[in-house]
Amino acid sequence: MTEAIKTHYRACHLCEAICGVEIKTQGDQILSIKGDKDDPFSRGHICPKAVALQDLHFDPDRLRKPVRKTESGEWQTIEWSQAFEIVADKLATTQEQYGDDSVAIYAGNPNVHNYGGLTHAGVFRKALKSKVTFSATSLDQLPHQLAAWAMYGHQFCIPIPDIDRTQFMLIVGGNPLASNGSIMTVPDVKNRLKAIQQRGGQFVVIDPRRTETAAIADEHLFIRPGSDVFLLLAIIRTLFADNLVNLRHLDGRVDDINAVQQFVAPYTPELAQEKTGIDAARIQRLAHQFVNEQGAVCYGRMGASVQQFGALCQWAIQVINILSGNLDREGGALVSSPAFGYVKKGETGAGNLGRFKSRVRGLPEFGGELPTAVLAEEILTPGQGQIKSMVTVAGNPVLSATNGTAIDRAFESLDFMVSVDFYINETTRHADIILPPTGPLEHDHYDIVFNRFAVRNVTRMNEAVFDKPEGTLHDWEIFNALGQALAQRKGVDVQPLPAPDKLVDLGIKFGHYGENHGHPMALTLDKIRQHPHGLDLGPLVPSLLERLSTHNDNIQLMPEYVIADQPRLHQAATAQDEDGLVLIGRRHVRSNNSWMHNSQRLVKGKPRHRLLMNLIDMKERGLSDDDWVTITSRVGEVNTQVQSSDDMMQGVICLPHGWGHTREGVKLSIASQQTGVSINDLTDELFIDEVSGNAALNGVPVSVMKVASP
Ligand SMILES: Nc1nc2c(c(=O)[nH]1)N[C@H]1C(S)=C(S)[C@@H](COP(=O)(O)OP(=O)(O)OC[C@H]3O[C@@H](n4cnc5c(=O)[nH]c(N)nc54)[C@H](O)[C@@H]3O)O[C@H]1N2
Ligand SMILES: Nc1nc2c(c(=O)[nH]1)N[C@H]1C(S)=C(S)[C@@H](COP(=O)(O)OP(=O)(O)OC[C@H]3O[C@@H](n4cnc5c(=O)[nH]c(N)nc54)[C@H](O)[C@@H]3O)O[C@H]1N2
Ligand code: SF4
Ligand SMILES: [Mo]
Repeated sequence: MTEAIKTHYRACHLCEAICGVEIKTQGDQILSIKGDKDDPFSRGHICPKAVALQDLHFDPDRLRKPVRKTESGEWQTIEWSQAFEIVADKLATTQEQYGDDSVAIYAGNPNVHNYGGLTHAGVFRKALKSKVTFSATSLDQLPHQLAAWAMYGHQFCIPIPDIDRTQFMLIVGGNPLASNGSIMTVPDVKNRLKAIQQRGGQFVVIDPRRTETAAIADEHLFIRPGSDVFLLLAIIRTLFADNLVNLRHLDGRVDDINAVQQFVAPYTPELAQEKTGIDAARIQRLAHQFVNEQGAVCYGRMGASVQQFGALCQWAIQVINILSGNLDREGGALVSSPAFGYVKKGETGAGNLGRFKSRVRGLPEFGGELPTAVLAEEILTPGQGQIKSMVTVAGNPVLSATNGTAIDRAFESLDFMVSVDFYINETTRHADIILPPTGPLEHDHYDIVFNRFAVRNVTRMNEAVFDKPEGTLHDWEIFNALGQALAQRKGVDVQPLPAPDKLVDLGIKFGHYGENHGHPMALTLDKIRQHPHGLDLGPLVPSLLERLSTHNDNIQLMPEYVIADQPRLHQAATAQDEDGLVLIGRRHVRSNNSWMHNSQRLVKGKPRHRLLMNLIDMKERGLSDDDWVTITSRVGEVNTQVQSSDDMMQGVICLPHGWGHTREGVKLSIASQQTGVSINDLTDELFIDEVSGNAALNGVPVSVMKVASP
């Protein structure tokens, strides 16, 4: 008897766009994966990665059972109970010997794409009781959270571009056509950007590379990497100088406007021209473009975040939106009203900066996490408080973090390492034990993160497509069990938590639209379940003023960390800029950070990991297409092939991140045949945004030399 064909609707969880997909299955086979045309938010849009969900599901390299590394370095399958017992014992032994903080956690990006990891990691963390934790946040959006915390009172009170209604959008260092949007959940972004143009508006892209997004923009302006702060300050200065400041309904609710006016005074459009390469008159005109009756918005992403002045850039972007009257209004930037995780006044988990500092370099924590830029030195530097054992969860810092080579070496030196991950990759190959969770289609998922950052208020529950195979565990079950095992070993009391959907249901019932909140919708998770294509809760609405959680409930325009960064800024303003090459990153729609190169369908075709370089820079070095080059930075060197590109600004070269799978011990049969090198063997743990500790992954000084082909 043939089994019935089933149709499943859910969101693709691979990136922040959360596109609706329609998956047809028959028994344990996948017949098709398509965009869900009835999803009101994504309208049928998907990218090639969604189709590759099946490759993840069927990947023979994906672990289903815990494995332990034997003395001879082979991997041996073991039972869950045995795995938990060993891990609990090893971690407890380390802590008994060296203290609670001698065990550190690194949590990677997919944690925010899989709700069970987020809801339940706390059970394990409570049993572990180490304050030394790291995550991909400090390789990414930390400056956004810092600005939201300092200016509005909560790290997740992040205003989102109202892309569907705006008439002018300035995109600084973001490439949504490749990334599908970030800190702006925006499926079908290409059509949404084109719609701005169709309704008579414009969008402008500031980027050292003429990206896919820049190519369809009304205007693209090249910028020297790392110089954005001068552009943004000059825009603010022009808003004051040309009397363009108009607070609208924020009037009376914004503190320290004069202090900001003084702060920006030295940062003229002429200085910005010198630093950025963008014409001063054009910069002044940009300021005027923010004055728009129908709304305008400045949006900055990775390019403006993972660079030396990331914190100042993300602050300045908020200031531009505020002073031009575009914060908290339709067509500008608005805080979302999600069904789960609505940030209201006095919300817990607001954030904090510098409550403690890293042991070796004294960099500040933010929100309880230390910057990942200090991870290697905290392992490699002996002394009281040295990290001796490591827990990695859904992360691949060997490829993803600054100076991955140092992290690679550091992991090798640990007493013990456990990884919660389903691949044996560049990072987890160092583990003693790997605890693999179920695959993406084997567990349910409610997006507790990206609904919060969406350009519309939306909600949906994603049911599992397949039952989980016998003998496998979800991430949340692993954390419950590991937390219990560790607590038992340490003789402390830590209770497991019910399944994540139960927790989310509670959050929704007590949330903004919830039945316990008295909202007319009386939303519950079960009601959301009745909308398999997703439930639209309407456009973003002005609501920031009642949600501010600062000390006096006013917007704080001049946070302390900005003032503290003034000397460094002044130094950069007066310094003579070097004219060597600088390195930036790039994303491609067929790639997802470091972990989806094991899908043949995604890696096939022309190599996408080569070095891109402007023809003039190539000629100066006697280089032609396909030549092999050595790229050298302060911390390392890599050899790769070069490809000319007139999309690159002169003096700027570009490599994607997440490659470098040829290392020994990596068990990714397709990925390890790809020759791309890791850009993070070149990025420098000392090249950071000092005030936030965020990594400066872009703008890294490098040199390039021709070498013979290997
Ligand atoms: N030079 C440079 N470096 C960068 C960037 C850049 O632009 N340039 N980008 C940075 C950014 S923005 C980020 S977010 C980081 C990402 O950095 P990381 O989060 O450290 O790395 P990923 O490549 O996302 O690795 C994800 C890991 O999670 C595993 N995994 C996937 N799904 C699950 C799951 O459901 N459960 C569990 N337990 N594991 C899972 C995968 O097998 C993989 O090992 O990289 C950063 N690094
Ligand atoms: N296909 C795909 N999608 C992804 C990911 C992926 O790996 N692949 N990763 C996901 C993750 S974790 C994230 S955080 C998001 C990131 O989302 P985005 O930020 O939109 O993605 P990036 O491609 O990193 O865009 C950064 C842009 O900044 C530019 N840039 C570099 N340096 C500078 C600078 O100094 N100034 C300016 N103005 N621009 C600069 C780069 O050329 C690049 O075009 O993407 C997510 N989506
Ligand atoms: S853009 Fe692609 S990877 Fe991102 S959610 Fe949509 S289908 Fe998935
Ligand atoms: Mo990210």
